[in-house]
Amino acid sequence: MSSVLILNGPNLNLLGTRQPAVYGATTLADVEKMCRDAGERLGLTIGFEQSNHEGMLVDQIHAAKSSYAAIVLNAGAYTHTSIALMDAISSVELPVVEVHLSNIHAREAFRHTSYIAPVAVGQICGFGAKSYVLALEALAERLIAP
Ligand code: CA2
Repeated sequence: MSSVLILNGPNLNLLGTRQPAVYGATTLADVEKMCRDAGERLGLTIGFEQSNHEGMLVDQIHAAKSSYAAIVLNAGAYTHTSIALMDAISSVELPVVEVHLSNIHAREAFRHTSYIAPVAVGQICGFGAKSYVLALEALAERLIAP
């Protein structure tokens, strides 16, 4: 069975507790449950992590190389700033799907730039927690060859 790491960046631990107009009422624990349910349905083993620290996220991407076949990454605001995360993804050569709860292209101009997108296999944004499930569905097709 293929394993997929779902990695969440800064402030996503606050999901469901603030700014419900932007991010909805779903908590990160709810997102994890949705991902684990989707993983069971799709035949994927799921790891689920969150960190507020850029270096920790870099370490988790490096460590993923030995235990995971792919990564679903919501890098939060680091999406728009982090060359370190971009380099970490390039260095591990694992397929990464970039996800966002909100449609970053319909928001402030600074959110339209992603340092993750050029090194990701694809980007899914704007579907709330469903963005994560859609990413897992895309990876399942890619990882589980017929
Ligand atoms: O839409 C997304 O998933 C984002 O990655 C969320 C980031 C934002 O900086 C990106 O541009 C888009 C922010 C995550 C902060 O989440 C919060 C949740 C509740 C309350 C406050 C922040």
